[in-house]
Amino acid sequence: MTIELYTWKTSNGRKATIMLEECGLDYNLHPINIATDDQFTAEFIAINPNSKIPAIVDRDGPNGQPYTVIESGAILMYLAEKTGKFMPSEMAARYEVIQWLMFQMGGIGPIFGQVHHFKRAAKEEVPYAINRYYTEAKRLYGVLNARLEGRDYLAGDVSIADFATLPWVFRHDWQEVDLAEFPNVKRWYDTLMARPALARGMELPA
Ligand SMILES: N[C@@H](CCC(=O)N[C@@H](CS)C(=O)NCC(=O)O)C(=O)O
Repeated sequence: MTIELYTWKTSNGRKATIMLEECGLDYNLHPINIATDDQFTAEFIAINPNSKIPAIVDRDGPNGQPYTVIESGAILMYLAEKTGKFMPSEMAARYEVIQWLMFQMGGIGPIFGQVHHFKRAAKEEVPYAINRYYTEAKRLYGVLNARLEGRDYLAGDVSIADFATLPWVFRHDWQEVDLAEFPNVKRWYDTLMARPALARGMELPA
């Protein structure tokens, strides 16, 4: 069973490498350098018409046919279902994980992404945008911190919800957020970063 992974070392890309490393799956890594526009080649658009990393092609997909998955959250769910790891099968527990995965996909990812853009990449300083997205990012950190009060992980045992969220919290320095303000997030972050497979996934593509 080999999976072809198309990715780059970004917050969304790291979700896939973390999961593949944590599951111990056999995969080939194809670097797609988004700084040099590799995502816009015809070859990659044939895999992901949205021109974004990560994407996977599972050579041994459902019905034994190759199967392509785009969108990092869907990739995490697909690999969890394929391996039976990091997402429980019992319905209530599974939907707990899915809720926090969607919180990352619909909230943390888009908002933190805008913070990164307006604080680091924008060609002009836009105080309104910086303030709007930074304020919302801090609010989301507060939600995470409250959720992690008395919990080791976001939803039951360690899961794809944690793997989706961690690479965005990893960039707290880019966001100019001090994790000391969010002690439960800091504890969770340190616990996850101490996992050898997760730490390997964070460094890929090398
Ligand atoms: N919703 C998508 C977002 C993926 C995404 O934005 N990927 C970024 C890197 S983190 C990318 O490929 N950017 C290239 C571009 O926008 O041209 C997912 O979760 O997979």
